[in-house]
Amino acid sequence: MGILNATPDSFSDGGRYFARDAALRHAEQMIAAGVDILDIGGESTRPGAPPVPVDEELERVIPLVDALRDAGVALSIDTYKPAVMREALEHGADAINDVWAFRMPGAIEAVAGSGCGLCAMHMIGDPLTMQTDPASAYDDVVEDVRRFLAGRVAQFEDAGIERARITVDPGFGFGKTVEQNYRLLAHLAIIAPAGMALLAGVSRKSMLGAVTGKPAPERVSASLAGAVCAVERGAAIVRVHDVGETVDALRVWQAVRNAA
Ligand code: 7PJ
Repeated sequence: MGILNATPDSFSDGGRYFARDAALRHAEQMIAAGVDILDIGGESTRPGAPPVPVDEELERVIPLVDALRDAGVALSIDTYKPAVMREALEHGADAINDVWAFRMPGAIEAVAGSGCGLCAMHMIGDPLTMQTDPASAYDDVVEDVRRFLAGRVAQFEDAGIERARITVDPGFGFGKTVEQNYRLLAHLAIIAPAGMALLAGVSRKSMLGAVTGKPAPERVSASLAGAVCAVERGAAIVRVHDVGETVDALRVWQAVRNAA
């Protein structure tokens, strides 16, 4: 899964068209590099990021869904807003990736009847507050995250959503200390409820900086190591910035597995 940023944050005054054009070119690069899923996000969910109004998020995301719908890859929408979920699904999006795990009022209803894929991520608090005191937030981080995700899956099943549609994600970096993030990665295989696909997103995150001492743009090699560790422990999907590099790393991992 390649991360497609539809936020104009990094374009000082180029405006919406420039941001959209840049996003489309980035999408084309990731497709050429072998991406399977594009994860389109119109609101940054990074720690401390401010919320974006629904209308603005729709303006950023929907034109990309329209432009990429027939590009031959699955489209996932990174949003927690039910109105954005509904509109994106009507425009042909395949999946919704929700860092709030469909806890916003109306979120489950927005996806239940559509047949779309769901990714439910674990997070404590919200992006503005989640890193306030992660150290004391858990009894046992692996067990707490596992139980949270199992609870979400039970709610989805009550709403008639089949297991085959659901992916769960421990939410690396969302309200966790470095040690807790590595414990989750080490024990990834036991986090998913039976038969559920796992998604892991460690790409360029600060947990990698904590062991390499490097800033985000220099965390590509660290991200590849993280992706291989995640897939080795059962992740079906890795959410990454560096698609071509990750595809190469996973091809080597797969060749080793095939030879075993
Ligand atoms: C994740 C995400 C993640 C899922 C972000 C970043 C922060 N969605 N959205 N899992 N992270 N499912 O990419 O650094 O880990 S935004």
